[in-house]
Amino acid sequence: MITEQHTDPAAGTSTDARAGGIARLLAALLVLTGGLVHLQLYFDGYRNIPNANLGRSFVANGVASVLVAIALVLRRDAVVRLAGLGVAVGTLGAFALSRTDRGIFGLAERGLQPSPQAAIALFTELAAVALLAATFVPAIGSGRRVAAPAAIVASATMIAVAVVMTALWARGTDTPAAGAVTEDGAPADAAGVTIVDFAFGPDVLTAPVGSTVTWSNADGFAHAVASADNSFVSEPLDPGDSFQHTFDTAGSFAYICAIHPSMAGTVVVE
Ligand SMILES: [Cu+2]
Repeated sequence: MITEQHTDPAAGTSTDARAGGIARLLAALLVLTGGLVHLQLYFDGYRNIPNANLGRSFVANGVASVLVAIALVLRRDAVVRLAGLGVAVGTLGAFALSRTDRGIFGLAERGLQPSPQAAIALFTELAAVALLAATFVPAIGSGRRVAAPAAIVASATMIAVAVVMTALWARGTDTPAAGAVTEDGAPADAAGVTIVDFAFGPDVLTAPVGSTVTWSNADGFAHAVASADNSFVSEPLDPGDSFQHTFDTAGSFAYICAIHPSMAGTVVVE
């Protein structure tokens, strides 16, 4: 399948083949890392983001990245390198969109949040694009074909790493988060909203006029409280941070998370 011992004129000189092969192997590792970051974020909490398309897109990125990384190790075909470029460029495009005000799939992150995952993904995808683009430069070339035993070991290793890490992440997030959460819609004793698993709890909080409501971020990711009418807007709340607002007038106040706009809640002031 991939072992061809005879001379291939398209492979160029052995030096060219080596440079192209190293570029392809590094690109494979970078794409794999970027995909693992997306899988980790998914299992570590992004699967709870109310817009299900966000979670699906992270899983799709992880799976596509693992497959493309394996293909890059095994094959030097232009179509495989273009697929690698496609995954990396697509990831960078989604990254850029997620940093706009509108966001993507209910996610509007800021800068290099979450840290360090955003920085890792940004670096790996940018470097992968550069390396894969370089393999199209004739002087560098597409690299040598990989011998079957090395290819089998490399792909088995990548699959094993992805499966083991996914299993660890999936197991590690089963513990329920701390924080008393009131039944939805029931009056809370203390005027408090706990943010956990990408949700405001309770999502509808009833409080008397004049009460101060505290939002506590008990999640592993930053969130921000932003009311629909702009009457209260928090700074981004890192894990452990809280935000307070005093409600002096009766009414129903809808709010969202400014970072994950599909997270929504309401304070009913009576
Ligand atoms: Cu949020």
